[in-house]
Amino acid sequence: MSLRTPATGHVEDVSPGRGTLPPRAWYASSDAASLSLNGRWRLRVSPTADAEDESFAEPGYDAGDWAEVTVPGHWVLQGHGAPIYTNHLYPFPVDPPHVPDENPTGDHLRAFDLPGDWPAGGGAVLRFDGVESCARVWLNGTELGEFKGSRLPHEFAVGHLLEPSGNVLAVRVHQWSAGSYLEDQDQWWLPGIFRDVTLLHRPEGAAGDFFVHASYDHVTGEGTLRVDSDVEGRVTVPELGVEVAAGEPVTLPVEPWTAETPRLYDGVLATAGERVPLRIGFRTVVLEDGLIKVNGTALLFKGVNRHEWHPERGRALDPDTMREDVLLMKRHNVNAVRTSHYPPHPAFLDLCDAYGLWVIDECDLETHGFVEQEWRDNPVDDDRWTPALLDRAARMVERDKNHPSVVLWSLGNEAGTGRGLTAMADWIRDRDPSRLVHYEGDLGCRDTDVYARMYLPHAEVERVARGLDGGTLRRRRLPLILCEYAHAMGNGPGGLAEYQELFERYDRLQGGFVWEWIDHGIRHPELGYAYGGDFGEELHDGNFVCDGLLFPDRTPSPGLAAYKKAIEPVRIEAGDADGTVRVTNRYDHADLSHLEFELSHQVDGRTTGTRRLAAPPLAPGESAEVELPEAPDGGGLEVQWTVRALLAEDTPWAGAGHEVAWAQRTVAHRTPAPAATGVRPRTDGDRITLGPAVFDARTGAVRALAGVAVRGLRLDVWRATTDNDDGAPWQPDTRYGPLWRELGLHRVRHRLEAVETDGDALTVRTRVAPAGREAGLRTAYRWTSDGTHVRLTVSVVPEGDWRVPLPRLGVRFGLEGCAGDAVSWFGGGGEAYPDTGPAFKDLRWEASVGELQTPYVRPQENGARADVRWARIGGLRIDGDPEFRFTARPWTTEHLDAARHLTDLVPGDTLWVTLDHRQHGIGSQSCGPGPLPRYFLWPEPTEFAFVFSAPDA
Ligand code: IPT
Repeated sequence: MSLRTPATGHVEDVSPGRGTLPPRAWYASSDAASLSLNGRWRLRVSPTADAEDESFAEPGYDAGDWAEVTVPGHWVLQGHGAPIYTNHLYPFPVDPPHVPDENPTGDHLRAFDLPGDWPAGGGAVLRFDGVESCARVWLNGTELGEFKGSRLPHEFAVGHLLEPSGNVLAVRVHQWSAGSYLEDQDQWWLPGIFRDVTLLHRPEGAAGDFFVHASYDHVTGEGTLRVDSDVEGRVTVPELGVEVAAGEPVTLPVEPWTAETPRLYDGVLATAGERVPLRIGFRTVVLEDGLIKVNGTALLFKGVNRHEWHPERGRALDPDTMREDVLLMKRHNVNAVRTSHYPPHPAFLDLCDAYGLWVIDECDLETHGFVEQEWRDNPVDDDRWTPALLDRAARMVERDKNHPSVVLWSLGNEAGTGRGLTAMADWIRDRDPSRLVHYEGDLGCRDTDVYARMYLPHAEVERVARGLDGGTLRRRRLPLILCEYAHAMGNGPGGLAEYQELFERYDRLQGGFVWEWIDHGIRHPELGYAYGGDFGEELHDGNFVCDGLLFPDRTPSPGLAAYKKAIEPVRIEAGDADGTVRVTNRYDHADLSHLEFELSHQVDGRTTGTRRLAAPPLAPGESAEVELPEAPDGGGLEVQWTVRALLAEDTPWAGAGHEVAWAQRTVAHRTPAPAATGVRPRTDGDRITLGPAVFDARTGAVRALAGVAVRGLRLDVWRATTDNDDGAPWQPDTRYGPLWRELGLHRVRHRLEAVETDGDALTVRTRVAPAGREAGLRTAYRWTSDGTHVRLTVSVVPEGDWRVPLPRLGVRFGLEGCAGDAVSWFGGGGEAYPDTGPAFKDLRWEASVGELQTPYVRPQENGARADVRWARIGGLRIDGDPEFRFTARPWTTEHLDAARHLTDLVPGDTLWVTLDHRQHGIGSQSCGPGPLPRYFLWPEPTEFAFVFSAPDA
């Protein structure tokens, strides 16, 4: 006799469920009634799957003392329990298909009446678009069934159970189930009914499933449309004069759909009982000559991996948020999305069709945690699980098959290899031969049409590009895409431009998808944004969940600006002939007639004049040289030209004038910063004065510059390590963050050796070194002045055995009472590090100290402005020789380094300024490779200078 409550047996059952209707196309009918059951529901959360019986589903049950939640939503984000973040570890014992007794279970109840005009005849379907992770459903006391597959739709036929009023829908949701083993994506575990619940009237003669086949022949310019429908019907496309029976093909001249030219034709599938709107995009996806081609042209994916995320609502996304994602992508030159790692809310794909984005639609499947046991017992290689895998594949393909934007199906992510995956691929190919199949985990490409890799270093990408990578014959004949690269965690990613160069240079490389679109920080009253561990999870992966190009509130990070620049669809560069600019069309399908070009000149960073530049409407791949008018005379100041490519007219995703691409060149250099010599240092008691500078005579420490009190000026080599400096725990070799800390670069000591006056210079000699080591930096500060300007020349000579690069090399100092001042400068307008720029133009900029900080969810080095010619900071003008980087913060680097959340940073009065000669690159080692060698800051004898003066001197 079994003592186990059979009522929860389904929770650990590997089968996909029972009682649901077969999967079908997702659509919103033009005329059939529907009733949204979103809104406030009653909720009771119990600690185990069977703590409560099912009597709550009985009609008449009084849930008056239950809590309330919003559906769609996750109960753990609405005050009941807490979210858990793990990357790949299962937060429960790996004991498939079993789940722990502690299995938070949310009983949901909602009463509803049918609207007065709900049609009498026909049937009805109850649709759940997403429930994590396992649901059992009753309507008016009758059990409908149960399902798993969190980010997939599940429907029940309910017409026979509906009452005009007083209907009671009861849903029991278990956080953990056998399905959880298939949903080990790197994200928060968030139970709940997190997508829409809808009651759909199904009139007599309603449409069932249908499949829009709309191909495009780029040779003839004709499209072929055939709409296969389960139910007899007629297909009309008024704009094309099409009127045919469902199932009947029609071929005629059309404009094709591409992500760059998302031409859609509105149509209708009319059955006896219903009209279904169709949005038809004609395009043909093939693998040909080893390349993914659409309408005859090879694609270059400039993509992002998009998880669904909202900082308050988790994966319950409203339509405005989805639209915002698409608009932000389009405005940042992104042309593709991988829906990592599950099919998104279906409305997102409507937006991709309408605005134009290539989509890799990924199935809700990841079993990454099995890697911990060498993939033993991996469900994708265990036939008992195959029905569940096929169910997931079918629910994705059937739901999304009518979207022109979807060009590849992905079997899932990080699930190892196995027969279950092959079964999915076979099923998908059979059902939809019009698209290609993607999966990264299958290195031999047995089941896939692309060779997909993650986080490959540049050099390896190039080897694959050149066909030097080996592998199976099948793989060698496939294009490479980086389904994930450029891990955008914290400051970074670095190296984007160099990846893009490779993608453009080699045909076999068809681009990539940056990991990832948005930080999954959770808004938190005390912490700003919470990440893994902030809810007391026993296993967690910290801020690895905040690795997006957008901050949690969708503010673009500098990384997104860098990506936008790297993937510009138009390349603008200095031409071969003097006084010309070369424009190249880097679109795959669009010509440049939608853009106009603007030329401006700048003197000392200030724009002197702007005019239109006539450029030919180049076809994809073409380029042309355009003559530039003569630049103005700068009279010793720097002169630049700036050319911008702007949208000529409003588009659905941005207005006329939106900037798509740009470039700048310096055509006349500034006269170098003043040598500032001539005045001799004067010792006066405990002070030395040198023109407008005052020093401590004993220590040589500068006390004031041009009337501004200066504190603690000294060599600085430390930066608050970035996530990319710290690296991922599984990368043992060259993670410089830990190596820097081990060496003690965050706590170097400064030993004064000499304060010397020699002619017109005051020289302060020091040795800078960490405790316990012989390695050090012999550092001399040489001060001179012409009476108005004060020049500081810093020379650094490394001594001893240096085995690591330096984080930064520059000086830092404090300006008391200046933290509230605005800062202005001529140089790069936004955050840039050696390998993350140049995303921002070199112009004159002004910002408050607050605006100079980049709010990475876990505080770290940020905000440096690059290529700065001069800056006005706290009452000082600083000219660089050569150009420099600066940061200005109302806290010290030590505070920044110690902070775990943004709210740990409390501004003081002192403005802490760093002026950097150089910084070490950023790279992408929080999951991928570190910076390219050319961006390393190796200690070597170095000299650099700054000239200080009063701002108006
Ligand atoms: C890769 C995962 O596919 C993705 O979900 C995410 O976890 C990313 O890494 C890191 O943020 S897997 C990687 C460890 C090779």
